[in-house]
Order: sequence, then structure tokens, then C-alpha cells
Amino acid sequence: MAGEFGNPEIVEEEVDILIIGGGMGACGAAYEIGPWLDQAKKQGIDLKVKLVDKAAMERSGAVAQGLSAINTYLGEQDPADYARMVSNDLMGITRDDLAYDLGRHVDDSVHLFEEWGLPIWKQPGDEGKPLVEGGKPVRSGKWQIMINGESYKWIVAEAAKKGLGTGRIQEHVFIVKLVNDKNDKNRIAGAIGFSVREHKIYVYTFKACLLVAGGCVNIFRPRSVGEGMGRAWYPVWNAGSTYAMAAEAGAELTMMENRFVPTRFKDGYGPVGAWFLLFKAKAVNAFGEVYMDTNKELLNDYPPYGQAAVPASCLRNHLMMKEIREGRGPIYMDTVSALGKLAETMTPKEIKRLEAEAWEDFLDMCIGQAGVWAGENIEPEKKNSELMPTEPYLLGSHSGCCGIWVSGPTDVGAPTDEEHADAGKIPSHLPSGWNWGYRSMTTVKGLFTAADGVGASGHKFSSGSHAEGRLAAKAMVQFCMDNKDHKPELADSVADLVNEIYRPVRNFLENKDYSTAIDVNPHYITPKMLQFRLQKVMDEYVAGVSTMYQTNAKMMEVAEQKLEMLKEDALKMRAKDLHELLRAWENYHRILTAEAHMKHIQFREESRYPGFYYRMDYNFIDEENWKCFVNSVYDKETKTWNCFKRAHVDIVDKSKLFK
Ligand code: SFD
Ligand code: AMP
Repeated sequence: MAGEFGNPEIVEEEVDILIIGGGMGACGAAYEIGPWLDQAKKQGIDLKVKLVDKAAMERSGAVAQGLSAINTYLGEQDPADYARMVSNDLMGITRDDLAYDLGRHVDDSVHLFEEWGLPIWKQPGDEGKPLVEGGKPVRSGKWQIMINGESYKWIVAEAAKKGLGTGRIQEHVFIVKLVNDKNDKNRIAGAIGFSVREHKIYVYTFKACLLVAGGCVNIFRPRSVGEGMGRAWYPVWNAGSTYAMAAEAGAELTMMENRFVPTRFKDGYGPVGAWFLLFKAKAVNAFGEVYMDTNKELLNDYPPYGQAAVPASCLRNHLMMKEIREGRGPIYMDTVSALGKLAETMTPKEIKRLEAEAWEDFLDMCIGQAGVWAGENIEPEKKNSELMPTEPYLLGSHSGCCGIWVSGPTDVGAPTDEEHADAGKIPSHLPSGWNWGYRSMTTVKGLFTAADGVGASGHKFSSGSHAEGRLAAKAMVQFCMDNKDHKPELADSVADLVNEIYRPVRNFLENKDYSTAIDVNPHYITPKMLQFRLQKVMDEYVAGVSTMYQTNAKMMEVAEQKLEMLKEDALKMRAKDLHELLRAWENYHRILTAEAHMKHIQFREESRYPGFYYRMDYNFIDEENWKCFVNSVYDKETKTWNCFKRAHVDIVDKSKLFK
């Protein structure tokens, strides 16, 4: 029976593995899983897989617009050095086992991208020579390589679709909730979602699930409001689904206090990496002073991180924010000097090419910024462009590390004394609580994650996210083989779940005639209005742009009260169509994610990430008491969070960073 608005068709499907999301992590898993399924089949185990994405995979997720660089490609470099860089950029609290593991696998994904047709820039003389044949990439930085990446996501999605087969892929389905197992609360058994195109609700039952629905955007009021609504740096359609659904399922989260405040070209959110690293541009204040030099002494406040050869992203922001606070803004990227200097040794033809590259950097991944340049008559060789720290974003794959606590690799670990002496040997055991058998499995049995989902290990970027999806795929197949006789049973009834999901639709249908203006009604609130309220609370009390990223315990007390009321009102959200139903449930995910973020900031009594946020009542780094992970578990019955410390252990020696 075909469904109708308010009375959807219920589609129930039993699979062994469900992949939620169609982004870089999901595409990695979709590509990788085939051969492992074949292995399982040879042993008589026939596993059924499905992938669901809320959008269309060719343009879904963070890489939708394309990218101009692959930010993680190791080449000849040591994965231990990569783990050091990740740790340093995230102020010392990351899981070396996860970063090392990613570092040793990531290049293989990049080689596949090139094989599938992604153009990777090569050094003169090596043009056309693939990386696997020794072609030398154009490195913008130590870890980053340049690409012509407008169609990056198309290329990666095509391979994923080919690998998995389109019959196993369902697009335009938004997953709302994970469902635990009836017989084991700490196990996952299913998921429920709805089509954003048809009046259908999908209920999946499975043994294992890869939750890779990206990071969280739009919980803070963005700098661009009315005039630029919908414009943000990270993709607006990543609404914290990964963190919220995992938390509700009972998974342990980690480092949810961490956030990323990217410095970006103002208004268009254009990337800065290529400008700083490839074009060697400097950021300056209104008077042309290089604040990274003039404010250098501020770094001494944060030992040992302030002494690193490359100061962490948050510390670079910290030095810039002093200029803004003290009235020496606007801040500019000095594109004129940078291009002028590069042009000194170039022919006119080469200069034209350089200028084209500057535009392409935006056209490949952030077309809106090219629009700002065109609209404001900015020619980068003639006029500098403003920079601005953006509103905060929550993610685990870019320069941030919030996410879910997962099981690490089995063959990487803390060295024994003898292993320390034998530097070439990879140690083989992890601190307790870092591994429980399956790479990337969360603390809930059968629930896996990757990419933005995995916490305490940032700087994976697009390539690392893909690689981590592949690692998780392999581990999920193993998990299903080891649990081949397990029969998942949903803890909640399908009727109850459907009822809950369609509440916003009922709110609308039952009350719409109460007033003559569709958006004004005493019985419901529109998802858009609710989102504004959430953004205002987070912005004003939880260290958004309006307080220059400052908060304190008292401000968060107020935020807490306001969020409680917001949650009450969230039950009154209306959905006048499927699009609003999507918006309503995205808000639900955002609220839970925002709450986790706030609870973690409350718990960590220090300011670990100056330049990302400041707790003004603890405006320092406290290495003695807080060089640890802050983890949390949410109890969906009592709706309470339990935050706690987990010991941090350096597996890779970090002293090399600070010489
Ligand atoms: O310039 C549901 N990233 C960059 N990586 C690079 O390698 N180089 C760069 O140049 C990068 N830069 C950059 C980057 C991202 C963005 C937005 C910009 C610039 C502007 C980072 C990477 O893109 C990022 O690390 C990965 O894409 C993360 O992968 P993953 O899989 O964690 O997330 P995703 O790709 O966004 O995919 C999420 C998917 O989930 C779907 N989804 N599906 C069903 N139900 C739900 N409830 C869902 N919620 C979400 C989405 O549709 C999507 O398919 S630069 O700044 O450094
Ligand atoms: P972005 O465009 O800011 O996302 O940066 C792309 C890549 O360059 C990321 O790996 C960043 O960590 C790195 N990066 C950006 N700016 C700098 C900088 N000033 N110094 C060192 N690395 C940077």
C-alpha cells in the first residue's frame, strides 16, 4: 500500500550490516566490504548489506562541493610522525593507536582515488605519472597534496556504488534512531528512518551497523544570518546524527568538548590552507603586522604546545583573536605580497597560471568564495581579503577530535621497555579500555563508526575518512562472522517508533486550522524557529562568536536551563511536509549533540583549546589534572549524561615535537 502524508507505508528489512551515511567514510566501507563478504561466503556465511544516505551519494556530505587538496597523504613519511602531528594540533590529547593506524593505511585510499580518475597535481617532469609509480605530488604542506577536485565526491561515490551495487543502496532516507537489542541493552539491533521523498518509513534490523553520518553543523548561530542563510563552512546537512544516535544507543563518547573554529576567508568561508602552505601567504592585522610574529610570546603561556615547530590550529586562532579583541582588525590574508613574491621569478604565463590556481582553490571546493571575490571586485594579486574565525563546528575528521570512543587496532600499542630499546619494532598491546577486539567498534556491541564519528583522533580529512571506513568494514564482517547465529530483536515496538517519528506531522495536522497563518500557531513551533533558538542559546552562553568564544560555569548553568525548555518545546515541532520532518529530526540530533558539547565543557575545568573556546573561570591549561580524555555516557531513560575522565597515554614519544 502506498503511504500518504500522516499515514506512511512501513517498510521492514532484515540485513546483516547497515551503513548509515554516504559520505567519505561510508564510501570507503562500501568499496572495501565486497572482498570480505566473499571471504565470508566461502565459509558458508552469506551476509546481506545495505547503505542508506539521507541525500544522493554523488553530492552528499562534506565533499559535496569538491575539494582542492587531499590533506592526508603520507608518502615516504612515518605514520608515527603523523600521529605526533595529530597530537600536537589537538593539544596533546589524542589516541596514538588510532592515528598511527590511520597513517599507515591512508595512502592506499589516495592511490585508489587516482586510479578512479581523480587528477592529482604532480611536480614538473612527473606529470601523468601516478603516485604508485613514483609520481611526485605537489605538496601544499607536509601532509597535504593538491588536486583538481571539483568532482572528487562523484568519483569516490561511483566506485562505492560499483563496489556495493546500486541494489544495496537506498538514497534519500534519513535515519532517526538506532534501536537496541531486546535481549541485550548494550547491543544494537536496528535503525529506523524515513524517506524524504515518499511517505515511507524504513525499519532495518541488523547484526552490525556503521554509523557514519558526519559531524555537526549549525548548532551555533552562524556569522552569516539572513543574507547568507544556509551558508556555513562544514556541510549544513550534517546535523550531529552520528553523535546523537550513538549517545542514545548508549555508546561512550569522547572529547565532545572539542570543537573546530576554522579561520576562513570572510563571508564565503573559503579555505586558507593553500594560501598559507602553498602560496606562503601571511595573515596580517589592519596595520599590516604579522600577528603570528608580534604575538608570539603568547605561545609561552601554553607549554609544551606553545613550543612546537607548528603551533596548533587553536593557538594560531588565539594569536589572531588578540588583534580582534584589542581593536586592530580587520584581519587580512596578504594575498598581494604572497603572489607578488612568487611572481618575482616567474614568466608572465606562469604568473597567469598562478592566479588561475588561486581562483581554482575556491572553485574546486567553495564556489561561494569565488562569488564573493567576483562580487566585491577582489583580484587577489591586487587586493587583500578579510579573514575571520567562524562559528564553532563539531567534527572528528578535520582539525577537531570530538566523537565516539572506539576499539583500536590489535597490533599497535604501548611499548614495553625492551620494545622501546628496539625502535624499529611496532609494540603490540594497548592501555586497558582501548581495545575490545574489533577496530572501530564503539562500546555498544555491533555499533561501529569511522571518520567524523571516531573521536580523539582528528586530521584524517577526506582520504583518512575513506580509509577508516574501509577498516571498519573489514572489522564489521568479522564481527558478523563471529556472531553468525545471533538473531537481533528490536527492543522497541515498530508501532511506537513510527508514532514517535511522525509526531511533528501529527502536531501539524491536528492543529493547523487553529490559526489562519500557517507559521503562527499556539500549538506548534516550526523547525526553523526552534533551530534559531538553539543557535542563540549556544552562541550566547556556550562560547559562540557573540562572546568571542568565552563562557564560564554560570553561563552554562543558564544554557542548561534554556536547553531543558528547548527540549520540552521540541516535542511541539511541526512538520507541514517531509522536508520539515527532516528539519525537525535534524534539530533533535543537533540538540542532543549541543547538550553533549556543553556537558563536556562544563566537566573539563580548564581551557584546553584557547582560540577555539575559553572557560574564563579556568582560563589556562592544566596538564596535571586535565591531560586526560573526557568521556561520557548518555542514559536515554533518565535523559542524563555521565561525564568521566579516562587516562591519556602517549604511545608515540612526543618529545621530538618540542625540540
Ligand atoms: O580545505 C545521513 N575536508 C577536507 N578534506 C581534505 O582531505 N581536503 C580538504 O581540502 C578538506 N577541506 C574541507 C573539508 C570539508 C569541507 C566541508 C570543506 C573543506 C568546506 C574534510 C572532509 O571532507 C571530511 O573529513 C570527510 O568528508 C568526513 O567524512 P564522513 O564520512 O565522516 O562525513 P561526510 O563525508 O560529511 O558524510 C556524511 C554522510 O552522512 C549522511 N547523513 N544519512 C542518513 N541518515 C542521517 N541521519 C544522516 N546524516 C547525515 C550525509 O548525507 C553524508 O552522506 S579544507 O577545509 O581543509
Ligand atoms: P584549511 O584550509 O585551513 O582547512 O587547511 C588545510 C590543511 O592545511 C590542514 O591540514 C591544516 O591543518 C593545514 N594548515 C592550514 N593553515 C595552516 C598554517 N597556518 N600552518 C600549518 N598548517 C596549516
